[in-house]
Amino acid sequence: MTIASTQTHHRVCHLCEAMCGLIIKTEADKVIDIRGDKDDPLSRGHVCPKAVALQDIQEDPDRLRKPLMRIRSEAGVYEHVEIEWEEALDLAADALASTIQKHGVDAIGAYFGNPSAHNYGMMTHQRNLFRHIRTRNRFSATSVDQLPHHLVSMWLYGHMLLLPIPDIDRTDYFLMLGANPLASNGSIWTVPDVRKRIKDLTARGGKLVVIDPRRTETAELASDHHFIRPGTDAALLLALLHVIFRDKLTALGALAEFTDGLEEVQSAVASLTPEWAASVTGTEASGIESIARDMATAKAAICYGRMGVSTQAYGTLCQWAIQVINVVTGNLDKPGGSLFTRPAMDQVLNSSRGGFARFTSRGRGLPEFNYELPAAALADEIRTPGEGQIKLMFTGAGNPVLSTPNGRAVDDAFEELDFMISLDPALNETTRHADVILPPTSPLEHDNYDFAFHNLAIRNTARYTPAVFDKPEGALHDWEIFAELGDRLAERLGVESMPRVPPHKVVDAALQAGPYGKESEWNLSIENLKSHPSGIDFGPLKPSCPERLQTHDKRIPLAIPEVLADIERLQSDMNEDVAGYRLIGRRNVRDNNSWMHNHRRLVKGKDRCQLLMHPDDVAKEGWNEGMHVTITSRAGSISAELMPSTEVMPGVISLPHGYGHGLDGTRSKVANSHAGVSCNDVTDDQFLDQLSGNAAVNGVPVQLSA
Ligand SMILES: Nc1nc2c(c(=O)[nH]1)N[C@H]1C(S)=C(S)[C@@H](COP(=O)(O)OP(=O)(O)OC[C@H]3O[C@@H](n4cnc5c(=O)[nH]c(N)nc54)[C@H](O)[C@@H]3O)O[C@H]1N2
Ligand SMILES: Nc1nc2c(c(=O)[nH]1)N[C@H]1C(S)=C(S)[C@@H](COP(=O)(O)OP(=O)(O)OC[C@H]3O[C@@H](n4cnc5c(=O)[nH]c(N)nc54)[C@H](O)[C@@H]3O)O[C@H]1N2
Ligand code: SF4
Ligand SMILES: [Mo]
Repeated sequence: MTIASTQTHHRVCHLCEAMCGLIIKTEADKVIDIRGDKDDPLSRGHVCPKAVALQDIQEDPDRLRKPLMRIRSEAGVYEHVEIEWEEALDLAADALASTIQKHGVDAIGAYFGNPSAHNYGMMTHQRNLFRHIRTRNRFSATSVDQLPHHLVSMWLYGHMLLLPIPDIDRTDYFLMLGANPLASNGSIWTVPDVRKRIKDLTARGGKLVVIDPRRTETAELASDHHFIRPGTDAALLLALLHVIFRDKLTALGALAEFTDGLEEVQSAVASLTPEWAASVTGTEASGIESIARDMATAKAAICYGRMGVSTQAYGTLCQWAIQVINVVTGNLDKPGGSLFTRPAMDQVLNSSRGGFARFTSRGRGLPEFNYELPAAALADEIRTPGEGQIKLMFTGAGNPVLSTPNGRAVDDAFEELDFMISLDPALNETTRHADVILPPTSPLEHDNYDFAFHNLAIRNTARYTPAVFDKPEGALHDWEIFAELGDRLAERLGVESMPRVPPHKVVDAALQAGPYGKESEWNLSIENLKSHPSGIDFGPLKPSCPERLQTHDKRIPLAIPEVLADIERLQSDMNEDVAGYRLIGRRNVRDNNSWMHNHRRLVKGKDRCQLLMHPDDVAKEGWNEGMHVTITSRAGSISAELMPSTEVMPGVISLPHGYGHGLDGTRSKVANSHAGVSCNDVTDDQFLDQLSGNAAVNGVPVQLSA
């Protein structure tokens, strides 16, 4: 008998934005231990319960190891059967080429999901394929998520990725709206070990104030929590600005030199008093007054908002108001406020600044952003006949059937396509429609450099993650699948294909040319990072304006006409009576959107897909804990188990997303036995942030029945 020797690997967890450093021990081809890396300068040893899922993903018997092709059995039932790589890639390339030749490139639709941002090969090599397919029908999870942040950053700071990051470790006052980092581990804010950082903030006499229709895990830890009626945050934020201007609390400091539009903003909020905001939001006027004063007078303060204020009817207005509050109180670009990062691979200097409404969707005229249409238009664009109708769909690392509003309509629309290709390791609710599924290697079988989330991190650091296991015989990485498809499509279209430079070489070149590269004392390269397996720390964020601004004149134009016009929409909207219930979402630290329910240790215990409702509402309806309640909206209806809870405010119900497994033709044994229902069967593809086209999956008006 030979005893396998134990190997130790350093790794960055790619599952969420926190980028925790891990130490993984293996024996032969088995993971035997996963724990936090205490030497990681960012995560300092922190991990959440999902870290061990890296082993579960690796070992998941349902994870696809070979391509699948969909066939129709003699009984007329569809099923997926394994085929060889050559056949699968040719099949996909033939379908792409013939669709382009018959109907043009716009007949190809593409949807990219969240894990693509966590896997560098997905980002470096999409172009190998999509340079041949410059379709208008591109979609992604961005428009069910952070689109308003990008739009506002493009308008105010000149680049969609120039996103100010809350400097929690040095702040005195933190106003947080619609975010629950204790469950999410932070978003557009790479902040591992956030619980400890919040505790440190309050221990040094600082304050965290949380605004949320649910008293979340984060609210529990906060100095203050205020309930707010879903979808009304813009009123509160504008009233904060009202008070700041009214009481002459503006203090721009150095920002005054390069900020424009203060007068326009001041007059836009002149009539938006705390009393008005209180009547709209349900938050007390005196509370709004004191938040404004505290925010403006703290030595250093942060105003930050995430999913709850982005994926709602006024997402863009909220994100704009948050930035304006930070600017007029002098808290942008200031230690302890919100600052821009200076990452080793600087995406701000290496990618498009973004663009808006250069064309619109054919069906409902929704605006593009950065050459993507809102995901809420996906089903429409498959179903609306005529020039530019989607005939072939390509999905990569996405599950829009469970993750986009009115997922049921997306599910139905996929069945109407001529052909569908999915780049995904799972046979799930979305990929079950695919004619060909191309499964990439598992995360531990490829290397990674997280170039998206270093842009969003509370410290400037760099880490490279080598593969833990060798690539299995015959398997392909995500980037290789793009390159293979790109080559094959180029050949069929008679055009030149793109050279194949592996992702680590792309990143290496960018690191060497970057701010800590060849020209600096750090001499950063992949080679250099390999000898620092826990990463290199370049230190805390530093003020960098106006140089860092990407606006043409290096100034910040606060008075964005589209946004100021939206204030009028808000005012007339908020005068209408808000009757009925509003649905909001909920994340649990052991979930990750729709795709990690197939791992037993993450789903064990009490069922999490429950409907929270305030006990007074439950009593008013005459209902009881445990019964099933039907939730109905314009889009559809679902039924979920009722759980009375004072966590949510009256008039609000909460259900997590990402459930609704167990559909025919899927292959996820564990997930299917914890199926739950999909809250996106009642979220509405027509309920949007009208300004940006971002989905409003929070604050959805619904009716309830027993
Ligand atoms: N109601 C409601 N809806 C929401 C949200 C909400 O809060 N409420 N949140 C929204 C948000 S923020 C997001 S980001 C979206 C997420 O929605 P999507 O971006 O569509 O992602 P998921 O549903 O998580 O599906 C991820 C898919 O990627 C696959 N995958 C995982 N790793 C890899 C990999 O390395 N390579 C490849 N090729 N595939 C991989 C998985 O198998 C799965 O099929 O959902 C949104 N939808
Ligand atoms: N465990 C886990 N971690 C994750 C994910 C996951 O699915 N599970 N997903 C990852 C992804 S893709 C993302 S984008 C991030 C999201 O990260 P966060 O935004 O921090 O996470 P959420 O839990 O969606 O927080 C949104 C909060 O907004 C509140 N809310 C809803 N409506 C409103 C409203 O109208 N106003 C206000 N003020 N609040 C409202 C909700 O009650 C909720 O507490 O998390 C990431 N991390
Ligand atoms: S918080 Fe959890 S899922 Fe996110 S990076 Fe850290 S260990 Fe991974
Ligand atoms: Mo997200």
